[in-house]
Amino acid sequence: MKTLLIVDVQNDFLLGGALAVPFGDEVIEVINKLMPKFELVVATQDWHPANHGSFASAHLGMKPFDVGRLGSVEQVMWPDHCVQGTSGAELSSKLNSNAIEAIFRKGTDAMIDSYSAFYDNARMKSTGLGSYLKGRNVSELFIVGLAADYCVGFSALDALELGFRTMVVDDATKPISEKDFIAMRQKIHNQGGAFLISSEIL
Ligand code: VGL
Ligand code: ZN
Repeated sequence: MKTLLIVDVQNDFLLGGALAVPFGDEVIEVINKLMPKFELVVATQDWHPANHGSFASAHLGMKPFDVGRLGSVEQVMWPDHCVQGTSGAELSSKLNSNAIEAIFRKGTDAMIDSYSAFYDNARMKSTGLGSYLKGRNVSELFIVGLAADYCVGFSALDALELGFRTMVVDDATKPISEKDFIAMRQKIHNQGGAFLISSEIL
């Protein structure tokens, strides 16, 4: 089964949001067009408690985009974003969400961040997405959304490790940092992932 995984198309990652991804809004129209081409559509939502440890505001002396540690792992300190129950955490109202069968929330534990849709950054806890997809007989996974160098990229790497044929749709994702995305692309490519553009699916 051919599945579309829509990562974190939430107001805080869009224009005017707390952690707006440059040109992030451009992915929405592409994703809306792609959805009808898939047998299964699932989404993720970054869903942090107000005191989340990935927020610079939770650490004395840290400012957004500094790099520190959270628990046992390196952590980029983000501006407060996608706080549970706020409008910034909602999926964009421009995203056609009717076809989304399930939404997996991540980043809910204040002590650990979770970029991948499958596991937290220390790989302590699974979101259940991998078992859900295997239960639905998913073989091919097309990943879209935000941000290309973080949640989309790490989701693709985990999907590959879990044995899914994994594709990232280039014009349906945008990075926070172009430079970081170049490195991420290389990793995904090296692990057997593919990049394609939406017109190859439409
Ligand atoms: C994300 C940074 C922090 C993402 C989430 O969705 O890519 N990036 N939280
Ligand atoms: Zn986050």
